[in-house]
Amino acid sequence: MPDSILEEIFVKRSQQKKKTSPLNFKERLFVLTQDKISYYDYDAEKGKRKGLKGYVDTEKIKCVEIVLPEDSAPPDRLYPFQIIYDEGPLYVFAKSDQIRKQWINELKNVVRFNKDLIQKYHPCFWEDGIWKCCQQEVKQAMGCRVLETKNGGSNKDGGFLVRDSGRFTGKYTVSVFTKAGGETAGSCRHYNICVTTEGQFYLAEKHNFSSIPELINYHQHNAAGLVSRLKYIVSDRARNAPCTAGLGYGSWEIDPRQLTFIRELGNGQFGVVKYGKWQGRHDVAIKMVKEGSMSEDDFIEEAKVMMKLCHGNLVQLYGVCTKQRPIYIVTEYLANGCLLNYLRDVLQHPSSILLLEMCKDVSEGMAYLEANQYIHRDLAARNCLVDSNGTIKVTDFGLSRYVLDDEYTSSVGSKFPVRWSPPEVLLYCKFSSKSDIWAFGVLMWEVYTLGRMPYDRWNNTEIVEKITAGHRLYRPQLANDKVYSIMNNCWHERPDERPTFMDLVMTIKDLLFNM
Ligand code: 4IP
Ligand code: ZN
Repeated sequence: MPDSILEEIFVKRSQQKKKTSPLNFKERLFVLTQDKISYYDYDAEKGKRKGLKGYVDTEKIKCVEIVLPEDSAPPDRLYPFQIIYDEGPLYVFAKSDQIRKQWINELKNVVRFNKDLIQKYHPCFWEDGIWKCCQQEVKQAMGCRVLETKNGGSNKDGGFLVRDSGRFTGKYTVSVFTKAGGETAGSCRHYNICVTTEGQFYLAEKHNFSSIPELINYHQHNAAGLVSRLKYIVSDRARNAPCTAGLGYGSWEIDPRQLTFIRELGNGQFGVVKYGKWQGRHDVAIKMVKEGSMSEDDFIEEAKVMMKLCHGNLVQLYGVCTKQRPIYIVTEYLANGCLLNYLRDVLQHPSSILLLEMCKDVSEGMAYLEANQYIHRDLAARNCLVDSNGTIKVTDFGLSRYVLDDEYTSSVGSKFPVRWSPPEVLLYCKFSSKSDIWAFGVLMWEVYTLGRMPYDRWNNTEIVEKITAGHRLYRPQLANDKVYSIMNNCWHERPDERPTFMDLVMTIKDLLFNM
């Protein structure tokens, strides 16, 4: 007998396959396997499964959703859900919301590759020849409510991606999928991103922008010469990175069945992080997001943006698994772990060149974020990782916005990164690339002290007082005056007096060149 995924006793409404079939509710033992959801007669006294009453092939399932309970529903019919398949809806009633959730999640998981998934369903019952939600009188009538989890389409009109046209040319191409012109299968149009002599970007017509994200944003709302406006983001990733676009998936979705878990790496703000393989080949780190620790829907939206951030000094987000709980965040895996531990435990008598190169790595990753107008908000050595060659990559950019933990998100909370925050963040929570610059200065200090805790003699309240009064971190022994002056420049009280990451990259490279 095939392995059962779930078993549960539910009340089931008769499907009334014939006009004359009675409307009744019976307790049945439901068994879910990969192929079938079967229901059996059940001997309550002996607790034993009896004869098979019916089943639905999971491959025929089109949708699984909750149903709103009937008016004045009896206590055993408060948590209904529907399994819609080619013969109509099968209504089942769970004993609790929790069990219902568990079944819906598991069923969605089993059916997510099905060919005939539908985008619309009826949130209420079909009863006495009418849909209670929309009053339609045809049982086959299309659903009146759109599912909340839609898939981003690589073969929908307006699906687009931004590509690196050639690795070293710095040129970009926008490819748009279109069904215009009566082509049933659709086709792809490619547009090069052009640059004016003033360094402005434009696509088909001269609507100029100072950055590519701004350009894309504009064309998400305006076709302006393109075959279609840019409607859905499709997969876009570094060439050697795993490609995750799969059938029935948004390009940011990874199929959890293609993940193997190998060992635990540690515990983060969102819970356990594991090392594993994707498709048996690619090393990945998998964050298993503890329920209640993250505002998941907002993060899932944001993940689509984060996936497009690709740089050799940023930890690449490969994708997410959101069709189950806990959700997973799948990223590049770096063998040497977190920079803070690396500084503290691994490095023995590092040369000054090595330390400065680490800072250069971080500044380059951050300059890329800055150019894309993306604020990290929690830059620190603990949020950088080290790969097997010793290259440093910045991770967890922007993630702090999705943490559900007041101790972390409130500037007076015990987990707030006070030691990495400039006055304007401590006083008014004003985050910007310039607050990232301040944090970068502190990170440099961490590097040159081999992982000391900044202001280790002060508590958070004292730090706020001292920083707003103009106190700064001392010069670490390993840092010469030039290096210390780079840090100090990051700690100007006025944000606009601090350098940009672009400035920092150049200053650090200059210094390295002259060493
Ligand atoms: C039956 O009523 C049972 O409710 C069946 O459920 C149901 O079959 C029949 O609907 C309905 O007529 P009686 O027991 O009073 O005959 P079960 O098979 O769980 O016993 P479904 O299709 O819901 O499994 P129809 O429409 O199949 O006849
Ligand atoms: Zn309806």
